[in-house]
Amino acid sequence: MIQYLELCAHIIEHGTVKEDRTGTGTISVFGYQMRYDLQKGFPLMTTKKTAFRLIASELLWFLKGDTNLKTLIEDRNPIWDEWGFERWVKSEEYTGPDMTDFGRRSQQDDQFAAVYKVQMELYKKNIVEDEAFAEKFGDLGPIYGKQWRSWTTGNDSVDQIAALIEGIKNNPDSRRHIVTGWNPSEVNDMALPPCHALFQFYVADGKLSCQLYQRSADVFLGVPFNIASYALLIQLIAIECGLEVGEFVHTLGDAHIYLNHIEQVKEQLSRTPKDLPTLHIDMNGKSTIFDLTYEDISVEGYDPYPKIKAPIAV
Ligand code: THF
Repeated sequence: MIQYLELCAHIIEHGTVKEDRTGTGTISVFGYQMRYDLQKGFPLMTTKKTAFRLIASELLWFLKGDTNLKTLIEDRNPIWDEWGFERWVKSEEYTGPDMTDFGRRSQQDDQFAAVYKVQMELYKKNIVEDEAFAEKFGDLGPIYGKQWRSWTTGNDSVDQIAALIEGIKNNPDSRRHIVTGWNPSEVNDMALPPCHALFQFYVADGKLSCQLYQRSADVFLGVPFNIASYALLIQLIAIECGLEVGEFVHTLGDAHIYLNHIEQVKEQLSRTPKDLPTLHIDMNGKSTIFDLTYEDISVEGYDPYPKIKAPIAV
């Protein structure tokens, strides 16, 4: 994963400090590309422990067309919690303590952090236990799952993933194997507009490759997840199409390190990458990848350095 460490070093050396939507502040560059040869191992960060289980659970959630937090909470996957919670506390039905700017305040104020934690636990409990509540306040809007599996225009609905698989199978040389999550007419209804906005698949020599255009890249927390997620997606689509895996080409727009992640990044840069793990998918008699659960997917030979904690910007 030297490519990733090079990206971090590049941003620290050449980046510009600027403000961002979350008020945290970042150092960033615009436009950057990395390539990962999936024949050389599965690109899961070895310089910090990265929770692959969460990555697999999130990707399967997208692939099933699901946009409700309930599924992730049931998988014990917390990575989208803040975005559901934000919708809930901004709604008219929320009557608890003031949660304005909870992301930033919970990092700066221990007393507030404790109150926030209670409200977040209550929110998650309600999502799991109350179906009507989950339907209303667990939904994150027309994010990835909706756009990938049922992009709608008028009465027309397009399943981009089904079309992608059919296209790769029937016309591998096509230059139109594209899936886009960026739907301009629905962006404003999303809890978070897609960061991984558009991807294209490519077939050559029996190998399947994919290039992603990521408009916004949270380099310390998000990018390790994004790389492993797309490497897994390529493997899943390859299984469905009877192909080998090729390369993941990762193209970044605004590639930023949050200013409160700099020390963590420097810690990671001091570590020497280890051998990559391998990906193991157990179809368990299932006939399509759409029936898999995260328990069917694992990495073998993963021996990372310890986890490095960092606050997420909301
Ligand atoms: N918002 C921001 N600011 N950054 C992102 O990377 C991001 N995402 C998704 C949606 N909004 C985002 C969510 N993806 C973690 C990782 C990925 C996320 C969200 C959170 C995270 O906190 N990871 C920690 C802890 C994980 C754990 O519990 O073990 C880590 O150390 O990796 C980008 O698509």
